[in-house]
Amino acid sequence: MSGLKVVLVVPNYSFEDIYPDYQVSLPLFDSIKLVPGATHPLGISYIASVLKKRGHSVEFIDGVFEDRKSLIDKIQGENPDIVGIQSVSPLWDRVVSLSRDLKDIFGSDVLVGVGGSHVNTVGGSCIEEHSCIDFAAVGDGDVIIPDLCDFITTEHEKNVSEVGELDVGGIVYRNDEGELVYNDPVPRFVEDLDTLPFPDREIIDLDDYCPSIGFYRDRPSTNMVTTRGCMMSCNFCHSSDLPLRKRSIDDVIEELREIEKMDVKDILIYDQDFGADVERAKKICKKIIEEGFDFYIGCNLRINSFDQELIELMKKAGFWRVFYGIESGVQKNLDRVNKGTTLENIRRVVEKTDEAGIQVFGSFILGIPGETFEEGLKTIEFAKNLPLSFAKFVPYSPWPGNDVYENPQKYGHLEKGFEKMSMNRVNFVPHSMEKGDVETLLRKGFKEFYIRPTYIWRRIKSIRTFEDFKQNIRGFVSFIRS
Ligand code: B12
Ligand code: SF4
Repeated sequence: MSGLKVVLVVPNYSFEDIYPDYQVSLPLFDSIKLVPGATHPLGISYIASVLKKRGHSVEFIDGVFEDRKSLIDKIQGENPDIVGIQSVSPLWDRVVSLSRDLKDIFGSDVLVGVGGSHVNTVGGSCIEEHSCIDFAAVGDGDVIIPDLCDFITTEHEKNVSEVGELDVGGIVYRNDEGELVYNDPVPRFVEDLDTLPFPDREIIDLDDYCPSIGFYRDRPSTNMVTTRGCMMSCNFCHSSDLPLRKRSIDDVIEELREIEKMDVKDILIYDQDFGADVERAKKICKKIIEEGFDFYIGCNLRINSFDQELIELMKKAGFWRVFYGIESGVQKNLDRVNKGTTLENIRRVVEKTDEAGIQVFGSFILGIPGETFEEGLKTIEFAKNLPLSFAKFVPYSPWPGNDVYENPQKYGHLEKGFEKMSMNRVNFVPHSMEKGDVETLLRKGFKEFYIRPTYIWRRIKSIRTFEDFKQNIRGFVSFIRS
């Protein structure tokens, strides 16, 4: 028996909804994104790959290139059995309204489900008030959605409208009485990542995507993961306290061989911490060197995972940029977010990384509970005094379940609402600051960091590729507009 037809979608959105105007695009050249830019959705590529392997067919539509009408027309044109919508918190209202539109069109002929970061952060209860959403997949969609499709194919002969119980682990759905049913285990994760096929990069055109400034060196660029999860407990982070799972080195190298065949020039490794297991990371680098791959590679590394031998091997293996979540230039505030780092160690690690010839991207949070305006200024000074190639300053943004979100009155003023949780727009002001202070600090941070003769010279010296040159122009124009 042939399988189901699944359409996976990112809801329609534009960077204007998420980022400040001057960072977005040139009015007459909307396709030129100034600071932000999209990379292709890896989670969806994984789900597509497993579904195809199990005999189901898949289409993917990325809402970053669509408006609501064209998105719905395309979904309708695919005649799906299931529509799976990816959700991030700031776009949750959009996910709900898209589901409502789809239910109005398809009724019970199509199952509409959600998955992704928002569902994983908030839990399956997020669909409770939204009868237009048939199910939530909580955890790794690449194990849950294929099992759901197999279940419907074998138990219900593909008849989606007759499915009552969705008896599949990781699925939360509404029964006939309207109550939510949580199928064990919730959340459900893939334990052995090597059991997964490589993400399906055929559902996307790599040429359509161009990452944000500082996240790529050349194009075409793709992204991959060698691990999933993060056992750390930084208390501002949506991705904390998730079981760490590692792919075998052979599996990682095999995927790199496949990527090489696609003429990809640049890879972004989206592991939360490429050095989560330092010895394993070294082995991956040695293997990359041995294989002679010629990629520009960027990754995230935790400050505490720094290792001199690792950084030297990374340089040899083609790593050009490391992203460190530095967060603050004030020890008290580092402790407040449970970062487990010290200012001395941060300075040492950033300097050693720069000395090894790898560019450093530092990320800083402003508006941490208890932080004063003066402390925010100290963080900006700290950033300026480190040998960083890129820096970004983001507002502290608490999320559901976190004590600051649940009891904001203890910490400051919080504007609730998922659409406010974009990490680029301010929705929380600590008691220790005045209204408007966080915005002032964010602007100041970007301006003072990037508009400095020493910094501009650093950027000019680092230009190697035509894409480098274009990124610098993008960045420069965004400043003129700000
Ligand atoms: C790459 C990335 C992007 C890319 C691509 C996004 C995309 N469409 O996939 C770009 C640059 C476009 C992007 C943009 C944004 N992002 Co982003 N992004 C990431 C990042 C760094 C990696 C995601 C990834 O590839 N992981 C690896 C894959 C294998 O895991 P996964 O994506 O979680 O997918 C698994 C499950 O989540 C689930 N799943 C995923 N999609 C779907 C879809 C369905 C239908 C189902 C059933 C299941 C499912 O199954 C997958 C396989 O197991 C994460 C941080 C992180 N490390 O997770 C942030 C992250 C997802 N982004 C986030 C945010 C907020 C945004 C933006 C709003 C910008 C911003 N920072 O304000 C926009 C929104 C754009 C959008 N519509 O998604 C937040 C989401 C927080 C939350 N609670 O929702 C994260 C977690 C960062 C963070 N720590 O805050 N992002
Ligand atoms: S180390 Fe990074 S991914 Fe892990 S909890 Fe901290 S900020 Fe989040």
